[in-house]
Amino acid sequence: MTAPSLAPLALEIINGINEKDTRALSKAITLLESKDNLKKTIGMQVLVNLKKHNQNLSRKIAFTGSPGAGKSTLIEAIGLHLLTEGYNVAVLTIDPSSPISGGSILADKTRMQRLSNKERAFIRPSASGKGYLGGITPTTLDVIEIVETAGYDFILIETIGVGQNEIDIKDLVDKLILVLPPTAGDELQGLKKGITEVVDLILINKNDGMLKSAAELTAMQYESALNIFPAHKTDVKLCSAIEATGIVEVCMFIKDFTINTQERQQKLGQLLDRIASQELLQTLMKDETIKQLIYQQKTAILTQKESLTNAIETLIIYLTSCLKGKKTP
Ligand SMILES: Nc1nc2c(ncn2[C@@H]2O[C@H](COP(=O)(O)OP(=O)(O)OP(=O)(O)O)[C@@H](O)[C@H]2O)c(=O)[nH]1
Ligand SMILES: [Mg+2]
Repeated sequence: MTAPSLAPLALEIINGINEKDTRALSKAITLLESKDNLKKTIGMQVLVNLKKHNQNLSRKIAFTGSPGAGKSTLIEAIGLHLLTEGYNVAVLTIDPSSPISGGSILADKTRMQRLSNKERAFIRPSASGKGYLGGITPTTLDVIEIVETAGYDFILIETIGVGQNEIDIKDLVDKLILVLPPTAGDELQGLKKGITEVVDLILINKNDGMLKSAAELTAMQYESALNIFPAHKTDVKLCSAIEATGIVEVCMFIKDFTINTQERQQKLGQLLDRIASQELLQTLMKDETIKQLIYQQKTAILTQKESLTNAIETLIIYLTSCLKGKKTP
């Protein structure tokens, strides 16, 4: 079978991206995010072709944290600093709370004007479409990959932390940074054990002016709270995105590691497992026969005619018998 030839639009975009034309990159992302199958296919042609010919590895760093913590301001400060060191930088924003209108809302919120004026910077708010897990979709991965093939040294990703989302975005990036404002004392209660396993660095932002002592206190509180978990490796640092203090240290942190492609593959595999189980579960729960069977078993349990163990077994036996007639992929 011969490989399908590239659509003229795909070819034009590939050439554009290879010539560092950011409009071409934007067009490719729009195609990848499109609900129109033909457009999406052209977008995929661009991505597959670029992946084949361009082995660039970007450092992928995600920033999560409560609304207003200063993520955008911080990413802009970090981006500007990286540019002065000769790197080129892409910024992507994922908003799981507004999957459909996300693009336009974020376009307003994510101006990062100083950074967007720079030649070696690329900023793109991303409407994630149907959210699988906290807004992360296979399209999110495609978008990150195409930006990587476009040759950026750093891809900085802004996302709003909503529980599961942190775990999912972690699997798409090399480092995950939690950004917090100085008054985060109350949020200490929300510092779950899980977060220390997921986050690579906790940044207390707004360490400036009147907020300075509150920021220092917050950092100390986090440090001692983290000490409860002896195995933790999460560092706590202070910074001010507005005054650009602590930015050099953050930049060192995001430069100072070797990209591990094997680990990246492993994490992608984990993400695929989670997306697949969620999709399969949703599909199964929509099936009329299964809905009926669950209803029957539930009634039997509630009327003391059946035990939970037997009810589950009945469901499993039914599913297994369905799978016996399965097609191989
Ligand atoms: N004092 C001070 N204010 C800051 C700092 N960084 C950000 N801000 C202010 O905090 C507010 C929120 O900043 P953003 O960068 O939009 O915060 P965000 O976390 O991206 O917000 P969302 O995208 O809405 O979640 C703005 O008014 C910023 O000017 C800082 O280092 N110091
Ligand atoms: Mg923001």
